[in-house]
Amino acid sequence: MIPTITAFEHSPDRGRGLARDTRVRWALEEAGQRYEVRLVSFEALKSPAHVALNPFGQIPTYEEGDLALFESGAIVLHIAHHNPGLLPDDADARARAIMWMFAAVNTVEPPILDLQVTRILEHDKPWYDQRLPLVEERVKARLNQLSARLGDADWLDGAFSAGDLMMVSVLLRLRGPGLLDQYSKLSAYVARGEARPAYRRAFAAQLAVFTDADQSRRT
Ligand code: GTB
Repeated sequence: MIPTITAFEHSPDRGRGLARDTRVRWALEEAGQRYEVRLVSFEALKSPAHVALNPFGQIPTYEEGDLALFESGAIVLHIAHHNPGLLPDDADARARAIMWMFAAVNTVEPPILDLQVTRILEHDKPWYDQRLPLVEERVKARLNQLSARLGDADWLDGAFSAGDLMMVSVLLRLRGPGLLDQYSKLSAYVARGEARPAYRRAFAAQLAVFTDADQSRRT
């Protein structure tokens, strides 16, 4: 059965791949699994029909027959469990790959999200100049730790896994001039993720939503 995922009809990042449907698309592409996409407007996200799928009124969601999932990490794990290529066969290595998935969303992503929220939503607050360096330091602490663990390896634990897929997706939120550039090992790690054909297909698919919408606005 071909699963259906949801994505923004008009992503605020204008197709830069930062919304969390990209990591789900990437996992599906790694798995060689065809999928369909239902584009959702911001208003429709809060509709009863969408809230029945995701109580928090967000994308991405994943539907496959009677199964409906939300949370990008849970969706990627489901895809990884049911397709070859994203989790190692060895039980211990598999557990460690899942550990890295949790580390990505639970330990590395929160300070990065906090930094983005600070920069975007709090820049006009009187305490912004004092808060920003504190938040940046928290991100740097995590990047230092992650960089030290990665060392000169290509991936976090042996072969590429869903753990790397989630970690690269999280680090991509720092893309652009700034913090990530200061970490050569992590920059190279992210670049390796982005160079994967499956990532490129996922990125192109989400960009096409933006460019198609942009073209239809012009015509
Ligand atoms: N923990 C959930 C998951 O991992 O699935 C979080 C899902 C989530 O945050 N979804 C966001 C959403 O639906 C889109 S991805 N927001 C609408 C709402 O809450 O009403 C977050 C996101 C959005 C936009 C950008 N951007 O433009 O750069 C980046 C990331």
